[in-house]
Amino acid sequence: IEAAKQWFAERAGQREGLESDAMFGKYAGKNVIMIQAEAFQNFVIGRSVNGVEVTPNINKLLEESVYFSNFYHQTSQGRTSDADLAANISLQPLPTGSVFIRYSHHQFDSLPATLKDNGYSTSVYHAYDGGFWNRNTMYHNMRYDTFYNKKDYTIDEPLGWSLGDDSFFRQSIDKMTKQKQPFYSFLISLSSHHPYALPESYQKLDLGDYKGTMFGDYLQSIHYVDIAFGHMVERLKSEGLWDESILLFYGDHDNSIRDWEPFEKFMGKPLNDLDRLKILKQVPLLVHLPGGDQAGVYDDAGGQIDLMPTILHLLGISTADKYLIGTPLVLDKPLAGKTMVLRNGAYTDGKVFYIPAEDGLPEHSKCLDAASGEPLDRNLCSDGAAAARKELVTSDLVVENDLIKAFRQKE
Ligand code: GP9
Repeated sequence: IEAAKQWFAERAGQREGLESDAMFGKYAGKNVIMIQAEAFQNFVIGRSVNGVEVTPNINKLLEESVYFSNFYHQTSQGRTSDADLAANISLQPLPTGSVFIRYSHHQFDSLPATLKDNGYSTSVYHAYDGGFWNRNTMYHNMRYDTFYNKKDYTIDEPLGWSLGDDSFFRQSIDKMTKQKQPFYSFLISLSSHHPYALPESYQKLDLGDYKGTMFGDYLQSIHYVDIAFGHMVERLKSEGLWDESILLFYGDHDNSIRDWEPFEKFMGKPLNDLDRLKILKQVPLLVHLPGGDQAGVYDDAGGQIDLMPTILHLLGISTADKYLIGTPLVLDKPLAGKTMVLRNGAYTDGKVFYIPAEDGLPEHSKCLDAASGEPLDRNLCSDGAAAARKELVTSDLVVENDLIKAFRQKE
């Protein structure tokens, strides 16, 4: 317990050290609107099919946003709920099952609770059954003021599992505009859920050879979400919320398509192991700051675990007393030695990419150049691999044994 506490204290110390960074508190008091987009992977960003951009609205918004192009989802079996955990609680998911289901009764330091303690009203929006992934219970524990779920929406655009994202965003903003400011609004989209098939009238891309394939259906559904997102941005502007809010958009996890042939065709090149891993694990992170501040493409490595610390850093709310793994990403000067750890023990610091062996044998693990994918001397990754394991083991200890509660009792 003491070792775990010490490990988290070191992370907290790193974040506290960054409080002198120029971005700390630069957007104090602004609203925060965060969108977690279903199965939204990074490889579609900036790409076209038959001359038409797959994500035209996001591409356009990226010109005035902070875009993290080397950003990863860190999910495991808990899929969407793991992404939510990483983003809003800044802990690693478990190797098996979902923390939302298995440990919803444990104590966590969450983004909504922290913001609530700092005068924010907090809401989470998701147009599906409130009990899915045990959200009703978990969101109560995370101290959201309101969880708007399927029963709070008019299903006026039935699509896929539930309500189409276009209507979902529109109805969510209807609710948001009535919210006391400053607010935190967390929206979980759904239309781009596996298996991605949209009605004919929704299919706007000319897919060519991809037509009739799941990969093609995936591109269509991402294109639809992009259009819905574009409408949402327009609406936020017309409601006067745009310049009063920090907007974040990121993908929750991969699309579960494992046939690499269409990916290779789409990317226009054969894909090596690292290319495939990046396609599978990278999701876009877009942060729009009021006035389009700091706009640009950033290739610093980061993951969903860094979202909560990033938001609190921008708002100037200290996380020195919180048990979080992540560190802020939107910084005046990036944090030296920053790593991103995946649930299987892989890690990257932007220079190397370590991939553990599936059979667990160290001699089958790979230490690769993060840019080229070329193999490097394994020793170059050994310290980082041990640190990654430590992060995962420590996170598991805390989650499974309710250690945050124990730490607090001893304070
Ligand atoms: C349903 C949605 C889907 O509420 O979160 O979750 P997923 O199947 O992607 O984990």
